[in-house]
Amino acid sequence: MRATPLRSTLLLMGLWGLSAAALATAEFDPPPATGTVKSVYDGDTFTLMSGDKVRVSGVNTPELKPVEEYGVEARNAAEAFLMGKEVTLSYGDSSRDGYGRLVAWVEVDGRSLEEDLVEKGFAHVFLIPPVDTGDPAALLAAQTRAQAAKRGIWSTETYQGGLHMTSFHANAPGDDRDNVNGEYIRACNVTDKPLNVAGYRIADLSGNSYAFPAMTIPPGHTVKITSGKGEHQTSPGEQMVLYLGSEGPIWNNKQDRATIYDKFGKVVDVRHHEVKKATY
Ligand SMILES: [Ca+2]
Ligand SMILES: [Ca+2]
Repeated sequence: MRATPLRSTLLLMGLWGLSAAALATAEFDPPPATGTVKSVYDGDTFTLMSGDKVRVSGVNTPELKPVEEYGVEARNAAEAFLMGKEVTLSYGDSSRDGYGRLVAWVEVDGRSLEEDLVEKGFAHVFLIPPVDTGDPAALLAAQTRAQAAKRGIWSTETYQGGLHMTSFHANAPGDDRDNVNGEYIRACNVTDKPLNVAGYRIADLSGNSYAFPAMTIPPGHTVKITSGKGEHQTSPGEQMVLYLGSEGPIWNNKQDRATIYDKFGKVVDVRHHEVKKATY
């Protein structure tokens, strides 16, 4: 790449202009308290004029790739709420996620984006401690109203159970046989009450089934359902993790299906995994 004048200036500043202390300060700048929205990617992700990407705290909206029911409606609702507006951002214990995105509660003119999306049935409450802190009571109340009215996602088959699978990581990093716990499914308690999963189980496409331990998931919280062996993390102050205890990988990297059953054998949720092109 040819060095443009601006690029050269930045390089010179980097080499000589900025002291180590100044660089360190820049790196640990407090996250912005406000910003103007440049573009909206999906219901819970957008970009500021500054270039910062923001993942909205406390909620999860249906995906666009591949598109899930109400994914487009959620994106459109977020766009109507946010585009070109100045947003106020507030943060929990951690202001950035593993992708470097800001993780923030979002308001426009004193109105909460999260509550707007949940009230309309375009998002469910989705709390991953310790990143998401604060009192989720208002959000849970909005969710209960949306569920009672069967608005948006609550009108679809996949959101009828109390535990909803939000992502399926069938292909563990590296060779799955050496990284059984790299395979996991994240599931969220989408009710407004604590959910004890004792007696629940999860089955793959071939019908192999694995029991859940007794574990109480607070409303709106998620649990990582990990394939291998380990000590269950049952404290709600951190990401809850349950281990299915398998010696080898469970989920087929190309195509599989996870079905969660409750203690009465009733289907709680089904999630498909499929890659068109093999990536393993
Ligand atoms: Ca796998
Ligand atoms: Ca792999």
